[in-house]
Amino acid sequence: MADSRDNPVAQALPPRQVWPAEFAARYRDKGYWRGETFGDLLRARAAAHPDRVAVIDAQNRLTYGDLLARAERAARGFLDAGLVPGDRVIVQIPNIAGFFPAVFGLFLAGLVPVYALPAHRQTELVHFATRSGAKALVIADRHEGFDYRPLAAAVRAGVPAITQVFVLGDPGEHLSFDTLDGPARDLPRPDPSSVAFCQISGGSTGLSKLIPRTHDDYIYSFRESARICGCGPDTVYLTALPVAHNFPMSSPGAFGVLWAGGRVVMAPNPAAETCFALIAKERVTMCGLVPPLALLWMQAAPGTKHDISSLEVLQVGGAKFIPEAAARVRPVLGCTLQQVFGMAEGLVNYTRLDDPEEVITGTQGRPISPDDEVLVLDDDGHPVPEGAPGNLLTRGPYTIRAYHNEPGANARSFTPDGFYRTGDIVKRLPSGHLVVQGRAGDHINRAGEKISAEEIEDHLLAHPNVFDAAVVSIPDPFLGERICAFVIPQGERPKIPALKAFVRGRGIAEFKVPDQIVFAEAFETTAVGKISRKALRASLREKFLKEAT
Ligand code: AMP
Ligand code: DBH
Repeated sequence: MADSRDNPVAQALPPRQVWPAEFAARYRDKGYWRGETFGDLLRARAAAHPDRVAVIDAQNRLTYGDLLARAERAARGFLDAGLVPGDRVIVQIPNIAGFFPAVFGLFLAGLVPVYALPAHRQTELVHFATRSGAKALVIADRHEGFDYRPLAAAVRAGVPAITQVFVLGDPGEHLSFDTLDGPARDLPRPDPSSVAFCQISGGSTGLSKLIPRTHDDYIYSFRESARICGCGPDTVYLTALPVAHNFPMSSPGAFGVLWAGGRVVMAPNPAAETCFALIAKERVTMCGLVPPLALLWMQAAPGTKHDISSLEVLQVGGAKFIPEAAARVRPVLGCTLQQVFGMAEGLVNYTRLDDPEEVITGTQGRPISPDDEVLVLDDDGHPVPEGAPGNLLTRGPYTIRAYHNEPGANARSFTPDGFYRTGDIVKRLPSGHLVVQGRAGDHINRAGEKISAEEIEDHLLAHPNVFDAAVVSIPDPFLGERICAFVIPQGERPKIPALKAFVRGRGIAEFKVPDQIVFAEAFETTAVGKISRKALRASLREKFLKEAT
């Protein structure tokens, strides 16, 4: 494994995103970018209402005042431990209240979180750490039966630039986050236009990319989201999806609700019974789910003993929510549905709470900002007629202009004038609402988790008895899409469970392990030789679906 200290890619995290000056000036003039940092935000809320409860989990109820005090201690402790403003720190923390003192502590110290999901494993974490040039990890001890400490130790062993691991809870062989402190000092105030943190892309091709977001652009996106979603001091938001995911983090998510002075309740897992109990106990008003979870909640609601009548808004996003299911949300759960179509790269669309019912159930919403520029283009780059499907491209005040240090991907994913090619196929209605039709790329959207076909093919190809592999998405009534791998064996044909175990053993998130493996004798080629991967995946998928019906 490359040492990230010697890795020029890792060292070059640009301090800013790269909006051209005239765009940046416009976004400031219009009041989108207000020069506020995450640290400013927390300090202002803690000063205004120190005793109001901000975050709740099974063990903790942190007020805004507690949150600031803990974050400031952590910030001093991080700097005292030798981290330097601008250093990147991988954060892998599940849904516990301690997530917030940890990340606000990093923000207050001018450190840059790189958010991993609790499901990520060694291979992915080493990739994020190497790519970002991270110097430290912040983790929780255990969650939902998994011990994160040995995983962190393995990542540290693989990435020599990582010198410290801070643990919320029992630190084991690592350092304690909970006792972190340092001598009084002035904390640095980062430039609001600088990169505040990195999100992780859901990998359209190959490995996940780092998405650098600035204080200015991200705070705009969740501040405006909070307004659109009607959030205020009385909002009680249940974080059911993993909090590090962009949707529950910022649409309006936990940060939007804290911005509005509301209360965030952390659910340890998104199961209906766990969440219904929390909704009843904490009088939760709002929650965001991916479609398969929304279906499970609707199945469980009629029989639950918990009173979920406080729930006012259920947001559903991350993958397409079919209109038939969408239409059942209000009658079954007794709340308003809000569809959310967003991406960690930026653009987020919402159905508005007062949109007509057919818009709420039949569209994926419209953009946050009047300055979100949306293009719907045919494959030659020409605008399609209104209402016709086409490729969605976008740029705006909170959509990135580049991934971190990915010249190849940046050339493919962004136009020369700075539009992000989302890879989604949409129709735009005269009202500006978008209806997601599908996507142009080859990733799999499995229950809202985006998985790169190429990444999984590479893991399969590492098996000595795999000659070739092609990974495709297959429609699935529950997951939306599932992962199907076509495999040409060589030598002894591996058993399917063993091959799945092999992929799992590559140190990757469980959700990336193929749901289905189909052996093939050969893949079709054309007279000219091998056909493109894209064409091959399409043809295998089509043949499989035809045979299945
Ligand atoms: P990511 O880039 O990993 O943050 O994933 C964003 C992608 O998720 C989008 O480009 C869409 O493909 C998909 N997505 C998110 N929300 C929705 C939705 N409500 N309906 C359909 N697809 C969605
Ligand atoms: O799927 C996503 O990435 C997503 C969905 C809804 C997202 O990033 C968001 C809202 O902000």
